[in-house]
Amino acid sequence: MTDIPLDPVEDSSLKLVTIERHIQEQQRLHPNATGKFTAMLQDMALAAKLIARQTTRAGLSNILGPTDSRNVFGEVQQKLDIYADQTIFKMNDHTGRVCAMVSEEHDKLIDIPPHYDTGNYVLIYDPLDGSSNIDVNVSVGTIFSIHRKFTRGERGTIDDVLQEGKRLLAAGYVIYGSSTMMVYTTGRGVFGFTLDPGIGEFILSHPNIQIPLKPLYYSVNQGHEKYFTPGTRHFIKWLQGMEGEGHAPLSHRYIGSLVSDFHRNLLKGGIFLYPATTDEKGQYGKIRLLHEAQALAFIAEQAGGHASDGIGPILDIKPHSLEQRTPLFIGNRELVEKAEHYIREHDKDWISRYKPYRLGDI
Ligand code: P6P
Repeated sequence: MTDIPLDPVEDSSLKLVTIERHIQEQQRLHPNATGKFTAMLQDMALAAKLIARQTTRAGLSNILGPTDSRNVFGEVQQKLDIYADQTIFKMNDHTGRVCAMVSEEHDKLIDIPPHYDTGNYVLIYDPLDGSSNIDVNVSVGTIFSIHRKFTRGERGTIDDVLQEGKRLLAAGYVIYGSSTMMVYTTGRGVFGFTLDPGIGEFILSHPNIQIPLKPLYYSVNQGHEKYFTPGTRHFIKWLQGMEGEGHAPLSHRYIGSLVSDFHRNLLKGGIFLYPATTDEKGQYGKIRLLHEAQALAFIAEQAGGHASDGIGPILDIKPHSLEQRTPLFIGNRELVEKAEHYIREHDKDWISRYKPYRLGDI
């Protein structure tokens, strides 16, 4: 019987913890917190509510469908992509809390308008991941992470953005699905909040999420099998119970929406993999290191899981460019480490050619 989150709004005996209240409580755990960081997380929650209002009625307003423009990755921008991108930008550009923003929808660092004050935080976000699924009513998501500025001067620089994931202050995602949930961590556990549209509040529904020890699912696009490396092929056979020591085969679930696949595996146990492939285009994977992988890796590690590019921890990679991609294996630590084992064993050629910057490399 799966645990059905209790409903604090219906059952008054439960403490009604809104995300704002929870963030305030988390702030008290950081003695030198100034409240600006707290307010920034609350701003993200408000942005999520505004985006949720559009994603759940996309079919009813003329906000569906593609535009005639493409993002930095050459992907057709959906109207909702642009709405979500602008909503997050406008929620943060004037607050005096942010020194720079980076969005998957823009190819350069987004400066704070000169007439606004700047602050100590860098906001990195994918405003609407998986947006190509919107027209077919599949869950999509927002992914965000926050770094502290370390360079001198008022304005954020590219160096403030290109920090390793292990230096992140916070990370989170919003999943716009059968219900809207916001999940976040500030390095002291992972907490999930479900939006109650009746009161317009995110209510704590998943306190202290830990990835279940017994994994149920693996998520990969099997359609790319022709281009998988030998190591990835062996790993997938192992997941299917057809290689190595006998263990129960995992079920295959793949939605093609990273936040949805990650969220299911976080709550039920499993692994999402978007590996490098042998074709020219895919040798560094598809998932964006800054806008997607770092945030989800921080959350996975905080929930007792792990995230790797197949060689080492995602959180150890020193990014060298905004549009950097990475192979991604994320979920139960035992599964991720098994993937690394097979890649070490069978993909020595790929490893010799794949050179992300890792802590201590340079
Ligand atoms: P494929 C969406 O564009 C995305 O970045 C992720 O949300 C998703 O996991 C992946 O691409 C799906 O890619 O190649 O399987 O269609």
